[in-house]
Amino acid sequence: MKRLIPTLKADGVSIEFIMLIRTILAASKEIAFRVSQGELSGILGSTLDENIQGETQKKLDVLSNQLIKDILLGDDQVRAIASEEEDDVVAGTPGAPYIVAFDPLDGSSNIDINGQIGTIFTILPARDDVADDSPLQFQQPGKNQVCAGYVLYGPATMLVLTTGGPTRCYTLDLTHGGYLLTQPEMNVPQDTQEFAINMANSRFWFDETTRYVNDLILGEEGPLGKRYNMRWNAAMVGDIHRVLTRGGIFMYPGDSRDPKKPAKLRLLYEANPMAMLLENAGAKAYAGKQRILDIQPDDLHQRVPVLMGSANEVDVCLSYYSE
Ligand code: AFP
Repeated sequence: MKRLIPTLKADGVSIEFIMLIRTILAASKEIAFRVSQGELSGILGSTLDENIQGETQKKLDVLSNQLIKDILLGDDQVRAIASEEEDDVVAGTPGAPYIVAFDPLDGSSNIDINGQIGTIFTILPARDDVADDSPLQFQQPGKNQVCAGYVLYGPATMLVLTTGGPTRCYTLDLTHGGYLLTQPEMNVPQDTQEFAINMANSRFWFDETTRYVNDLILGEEGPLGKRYNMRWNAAMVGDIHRVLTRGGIFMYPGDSRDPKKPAKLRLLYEANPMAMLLENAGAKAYAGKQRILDIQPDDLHQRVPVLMGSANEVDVCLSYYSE
């Protein structure tokens, strides 16, 4: 089985860029190890013992953020970082060519139940026309991404990555500690009979979501003419991994729950990287009627409604939006 670096080299990725990807993955291996130790690693739960300096030990999401942040700020390819766990942009090496946004630990509600969790990341070119630590560094549409990926900490630790070409899947080989190419080209089936949405929010949905999901549930007796099954992981990495592997549609639509927060998922480090991974595997990704990768962000932690997955099913869903 091919290793990560020769695969990236064969894809024409520069050595400097490969080293940057390796930097992120070094942190992911550390997180994977701690996750695999579960309770034994002492990082589950919300508060833990004190360390030797008398500080309260961190929860896994905070710890993951610190690991990735520290390692990226020590990389001379990184001009700035943005993280779900950081209020503001953090400046890195002046003049460096790239900026990195990440969600260090997606699906944190799954940590204590030994469920699927992951790290999502995206790399964009740095901008020379704004300050290194300006939020404007990250206010670029997702189509500018030069690399997107996630690491899924499940029964196996898997890396799903695109550097602009195909979306490839690697598995962490615990015997030698490296990522091995296990699925050279992920291809999302165009059609599906599986959907993912948090049904508990249904009373807050807008009309088009309600009509579409009602028709999914009607199955072969409804207008869509086929029976659908439902899955919900409460971790986008787990749901999107399933969609990339066997197709499906994943939705976190806008709703009326909280007028100040009409959508839940974050554009920069959740929707954008997942949209790039899916599109490069033949799937589609929309926020309402707009292609996610075309959205011009206006805030670092901007939230967007999300509708992504098997191309034909996304089209069916979009037809409810235009009615
Ligand atoms: P957390 O990382 O805060 O648990 O959020 C996970 C997430 O952003 C995304 O990964 C899930 O799809 C979604 O939230 C789950 O949200 P609900 O808990 O509302 O179902």
